[in-house]
Amino acid sequence: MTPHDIVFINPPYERIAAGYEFVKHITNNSPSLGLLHLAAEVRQQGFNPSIIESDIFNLSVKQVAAQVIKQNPKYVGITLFTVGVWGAADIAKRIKAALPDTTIIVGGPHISSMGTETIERFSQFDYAVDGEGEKALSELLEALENGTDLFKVPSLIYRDEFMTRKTAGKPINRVLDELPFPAWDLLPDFPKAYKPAIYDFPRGPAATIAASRGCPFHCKFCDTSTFGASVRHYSPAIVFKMMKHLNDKYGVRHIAFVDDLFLASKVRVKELCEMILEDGLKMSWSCTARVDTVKPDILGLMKQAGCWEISFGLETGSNDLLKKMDKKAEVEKSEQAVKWTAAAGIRTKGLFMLGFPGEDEHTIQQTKDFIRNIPMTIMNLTKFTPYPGSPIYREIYGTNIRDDHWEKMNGMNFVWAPDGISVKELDKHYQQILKAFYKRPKIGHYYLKLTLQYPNHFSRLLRFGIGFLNAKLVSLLSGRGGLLVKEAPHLDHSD
Ligand code: B12
Ligand code: SF4
Repeated sequence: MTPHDIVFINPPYERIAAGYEFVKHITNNSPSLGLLHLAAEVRQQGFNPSIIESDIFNLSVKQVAAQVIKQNPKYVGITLFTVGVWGAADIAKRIKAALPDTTIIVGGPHISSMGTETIERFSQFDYAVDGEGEKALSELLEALENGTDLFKVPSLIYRDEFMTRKTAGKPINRVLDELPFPAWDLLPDFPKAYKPAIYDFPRGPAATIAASRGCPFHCKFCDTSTFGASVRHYSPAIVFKMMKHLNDKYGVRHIAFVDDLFLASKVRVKELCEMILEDGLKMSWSCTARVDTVKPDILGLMKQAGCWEISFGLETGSNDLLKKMDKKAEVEKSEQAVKWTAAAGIRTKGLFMLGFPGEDEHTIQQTKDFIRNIPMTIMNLTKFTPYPGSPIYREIYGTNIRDDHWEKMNGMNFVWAPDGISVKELDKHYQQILKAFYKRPKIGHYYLKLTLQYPNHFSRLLRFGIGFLNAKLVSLLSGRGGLLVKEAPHLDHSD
């Protein structure tokens, strides 16, 4: 029997606010690691997987659908972030119209938080897998191939002739070491086409690894519905083997660890660092961390082992707001952690959020002051977005399912504003905070030095600059007075 094709799709979505498309040249263009894990799993099972990365290659809904229709696969697997739901629904509708026998399966963070509602809403999706997909997808494919009972497949959402059903169980991968390595070989143009954000790495090529899954915290803005609260790790030896594999086979020189809590186990991180140092592996890497997980000793070791940057979820300069977020953190501890990180010679990327419930002029001022006072060289500011699956979503919307904002849920739009402050005011502060940070001479000098030290970033910077000037010019010529924000094209919500 020839192996059946399964095409995995990361659908197109609005990642960047309309008018700011040029920003894409310098933002994070990482592959969908989830699809790489799934492809590796089903390949072991005898299927023939391929992957379409729409956003990386600027493919439209029509182009993706046409590519799939031409291939005529038996199965399609689509990963769904909330922001990508409408694009995915459109692709699936086109595929179904041309290939009614192709089975369309969806999964990913949006399904882990809103799977039943999504299957009820979009009849073009046949099956949805809630949570981690490796085991459930392979069991689903086996059941479909053999015509056995779907009821035994864990965490599956589907329609039968009577109703939408959800099967029991949540197939958590307890031992990550048992999973096959992500199928990097299936990624078109890997590693060249996939880059973290500019300056987030010294030299490419780069790749991502999730060395652990799960997070025990419950920050109110964060959607942890896919991996849940129990933290599971790859053993340091396997993480090291993955790094070596990427380095030997693809020439990868930088790893971005995308774990929720890379430093959940300091013992493991220490072991990994020691392996890297013992081997002499010359790779740089970055990770995310909570401020309460770093101390000078581990930071020193991480630096020696190639750590280039740590992204800290600092969020705000207001302790009141941190409490409201359930962040279990304090501004003073954040400041200490950033100072220790700088002292160890590691860059701090501060991840901030504007517009969380309770935000007001006073908390915004506190954030501005905080940002000015810490030794941080790079920052991200997210426009607060109540993602389905985050605790705050139900607090804000109750049990009403708000699908009208889904295509805007990319952290670049205020889809909601706290009492007493308008979206317009928030947008004004948003610009002010970023400008105040990046326009400081010492930051300018720092980036000049960095660009001279790592000139490989220059071409991205140049494309960004040209795009910016072009957008300004277009705005001036079209009577928008240089304002870059454009009204996003209206999406048709009929399925
Ligand atoms: C790395 C990362 C990115 C990277 C890469 C994105 C990508 N396409 O994978 C970049 C920087 C590009 C990115 C961008 C965005 N991200 Co992001 N990102 C992450 C992060 C930190 C890790 C993702 C990861 O690799 N996980 C490891 C892999 C193995 O897991 P996975 O992708 O979830 O896949 C598993 C399951 O979901 C499931 N599955 C997934 N797809 C499918 C498909 C099928 C058919 C099946 C059966 C199963 C299945 O099986 C997989 C294997 O177990 C997560 C946080 C997290 N803990 O996951 C946030 C997270 C996924 N991002 C989030 C968001 C909001 C975004 C953005 C919208 C805006 C932003 N804040 O940057 C964009 C949209 C991206 C897009 N549509 O591609 C939210 C999603 C919330 C939501 N409900 O939508 C998360 C959960 C962060 C959070 N805690 O709130 N992101
Ligand atoms: S923000 Fe970080 S610490 Fe908080 S729940 Fe999300 S992953 Fe965990």
